[in-house]
Amino acid sequence: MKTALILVDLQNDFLPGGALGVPGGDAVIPVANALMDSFDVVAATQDWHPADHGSFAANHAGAQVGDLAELGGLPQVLWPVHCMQDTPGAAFAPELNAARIAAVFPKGTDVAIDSYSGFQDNGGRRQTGLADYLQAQGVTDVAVMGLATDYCVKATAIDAVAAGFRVTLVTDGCRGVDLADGDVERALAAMVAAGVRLTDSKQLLEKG
Ligand code: VGL
Ligand code: ZN
Repeated sequence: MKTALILVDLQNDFLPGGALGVPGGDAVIPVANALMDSFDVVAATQDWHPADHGSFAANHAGAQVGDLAELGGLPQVLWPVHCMQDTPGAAFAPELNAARIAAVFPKGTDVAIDSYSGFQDNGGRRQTGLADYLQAQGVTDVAVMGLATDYCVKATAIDAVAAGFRVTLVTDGCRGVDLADGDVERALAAMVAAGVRLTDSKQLLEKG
């Protein structure tokens, strides 16, 4: 067994006060730091959008944040401008021990499609390389945590199962947007239905 910790989008724009701030998002940074030493490999995803990205409400005439639109032939929630490439909002949280991250996988770089999963875009058209990277190192078991539970964490955990890994979600290492009440609960149920095991950092640290 070889283990990896996948840190999903631990970026300034997803912390409270950020462009797409997730309530309580800052509380997961110490969880990430505490867990790093318990894993063979630490990998991270990074939402990394160009300024003209199609997921931004500002790039759709007359649209509001939260509207449902279409992008790349798929339903698309429109977001505030966030995680623009090379901006402070796209940088990892300053408290995150980023020196322990062995590889970073940018996503959402194609203006014409969004990418919630750290493995592939929302249409399953292009892979980020995360699956190949983990498999090349012989990783069998992954733990997923980060922001946001109901979007990028959910998609990443479900795709990790599909890629053949044993997948655990670190529940106290995640926070959700909860755009519609109950989205986080539904996301957890969808992950469990896909074969994701739920645990928390305390249990993981006790196991060593
Ligand atoms: C995310 C919305 C838009 C996420 C990224 O990291 O969950 N959510 N872009
Ligand atoms: Zn995004």
